[in-house]
Amino acid sequence: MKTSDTNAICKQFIEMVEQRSPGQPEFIQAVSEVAQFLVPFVEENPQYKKANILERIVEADRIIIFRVPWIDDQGNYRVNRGYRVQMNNAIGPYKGGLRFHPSVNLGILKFLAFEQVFKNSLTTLPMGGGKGGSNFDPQGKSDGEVMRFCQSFMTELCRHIGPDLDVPAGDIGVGAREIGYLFGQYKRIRNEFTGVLTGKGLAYGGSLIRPEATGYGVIYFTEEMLKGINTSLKGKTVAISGFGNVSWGVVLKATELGAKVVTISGPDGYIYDKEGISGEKIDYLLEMRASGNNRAEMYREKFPNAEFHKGKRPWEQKVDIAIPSATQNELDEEDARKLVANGVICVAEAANMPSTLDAIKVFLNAKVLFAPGKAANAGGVATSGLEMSQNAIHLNWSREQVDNRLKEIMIGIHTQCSRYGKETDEYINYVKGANIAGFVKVADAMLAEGHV
Ligand code: 2IT
Repeated sequence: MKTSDTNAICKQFIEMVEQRSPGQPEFIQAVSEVAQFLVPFVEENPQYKKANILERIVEADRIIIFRVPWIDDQGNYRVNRGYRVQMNNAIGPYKGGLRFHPSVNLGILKFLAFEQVFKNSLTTLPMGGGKGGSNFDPQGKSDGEVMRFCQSFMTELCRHIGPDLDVPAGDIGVGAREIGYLFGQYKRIRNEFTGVLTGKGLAYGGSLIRPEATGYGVIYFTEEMLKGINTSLKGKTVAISGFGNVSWGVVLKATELGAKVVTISGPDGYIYDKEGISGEKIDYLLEMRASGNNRAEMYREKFPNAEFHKGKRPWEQKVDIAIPSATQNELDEEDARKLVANGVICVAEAANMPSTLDAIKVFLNAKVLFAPGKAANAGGVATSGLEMSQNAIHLNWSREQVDNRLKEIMIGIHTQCSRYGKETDEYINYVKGANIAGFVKVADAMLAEGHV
């Protein structure tokens, strides 16, 4: 089929999705990224076309929206909105994080749940895709307020989840503390101790390596990409954004493998540390996060040799590798152009959809190694899958066992992406590879399970 024909089909498809999901630009963006590769693929594979898999896969199985009432420390009656998007369970129970952030709305959670379907499929573990959360902002809230909010949230959510049904975890704004409170309330109401959440503390069913897993996985994947062009992380300079859990894991492993990480960022601007972020500076990221102040500038206050660039993004620095690790759409076309002009060789998305569609185009056209989040950051949910396995057999694996499996999974994802993404000039289009490889397993399961 001619490219112009598939372009027209793709356009029509996106228009249909837009009509059904008005006011959800992030969801449309995520669908568009996938559709540009899947529409031609489905045209070439009529079994998927006949079963209308594309139209079915963009429609969530179920969306739960609920009121979350809680009382703040001053005794005020407060209300937030809670969500769980159960996107697709063709290959396993719904699996995906919970995000607590004021920007949370249905469109954002649908984009995240949609991405999760493909990502979870790539891990090779039996996990469907889901995502949830609330517009609740944990910033500036006391421990007691966070606990009461989590309890109220779970009082409703507990009817809709279960270890073989839907297994949430953390995401932005939901870390070990929140997972603990959510788990406690689930256990109390349902009167059962099961692996219904992942990212749990080690004392009550959590897995070793889960806190580091997303960042470690990104670096294992990056190392594989670099191996393909006969180089490695050793001696490379790296720019990352954010300073949360994912960024922390990225810095730890990148530094261990001999790279020099020179930036982190927050909503207030970014830090450039020419000496590199290593040793006690990495530990300080944990303190910054625990302080509840969402300010990158704290780093400069502690380490005065570093520069703070107020209101700017780290992508203006000259680096070999860029790893956006904060949030969606934090790297736009102009940022991508700057990185390319400065000679970047590799960009790996540690956050979900941090690059805009136009930014991705710039990277692919420049033949930069570019790993989309659904491939590069899948180590987090993969290790959640390993936590589920350990819970199911009532055993705990060692650090080394979990880390080795994580590494194998990331190498496996790289192999799958290469299989479907290699172009005639040997350049690997990881976006194409990840989307097709992730799709095939889910689509085959949907074919086998009938029109349900
Ligand atoms: O975006 C993600 O993959 C996550 N937030 C982790 C989800 C999980 O279930 O561990």
